[in-house]
Amino acid sequence: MISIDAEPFPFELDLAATALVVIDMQRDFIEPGGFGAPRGNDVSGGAAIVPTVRRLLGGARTAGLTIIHTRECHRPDLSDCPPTKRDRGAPSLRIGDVGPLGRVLIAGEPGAEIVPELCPLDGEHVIDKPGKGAFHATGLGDLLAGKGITQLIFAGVTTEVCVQTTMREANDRGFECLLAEDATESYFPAFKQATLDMIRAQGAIVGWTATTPVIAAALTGGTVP
Ligand code: TIU
Repeated sequence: MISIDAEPFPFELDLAATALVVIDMQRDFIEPGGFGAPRGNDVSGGAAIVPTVRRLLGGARTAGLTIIHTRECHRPDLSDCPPTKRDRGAPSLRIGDVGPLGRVLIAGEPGAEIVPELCPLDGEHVIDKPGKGAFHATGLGDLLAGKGITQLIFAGVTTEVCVQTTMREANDRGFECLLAEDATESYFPAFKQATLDMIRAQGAIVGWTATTPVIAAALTGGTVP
């Protein structure tokens, strides 16, 4: 076991039973013209964490962790997209509409792809998910069970939406969850801070938080990738 300096108390990491889950680092969420920007969001924060997520990925790859990338996206016929999700808020670009990055949040379109700097490598897993949580309507639970994974390290966007939803799903399924607090971002700084606070409150009611340098050093035996 490796003890990671985390909040609210150290996270005891079992490398063989741990996966890194990188949530939705897709062009649609972190580049102008995708899903995020037409909803009035400043998407620059997502782009700013790309080097940090890459550093965490590097540590996880060096340690030989199971690595999972998720993408929030829908089938081209929208059969897995509830109309309530598509229509809510009347954005200028709805899911499925054609924008500068192709059809918004549709599998196979440029905007649904993970940013090139974080491109999945051979042997890493990519989970396409129609919801905010990565366990809902996907094979993630079976994949993790098949590998004997019991601990999850999280990064990605956005902190209070898809990251937090997935952490809560995982926590309810018995996983121990550690969020890399500088490798996640929200469109709303106050929501990110509130999410970090609520995750680790009440004695890690949802999970732990720690910084990427600390996690990466623990994964690589002190060598910072
Ligand atoms: N990936 C993810 O968080 N999906 C969202 O819709 N996030 C927002 O903050 N809107």
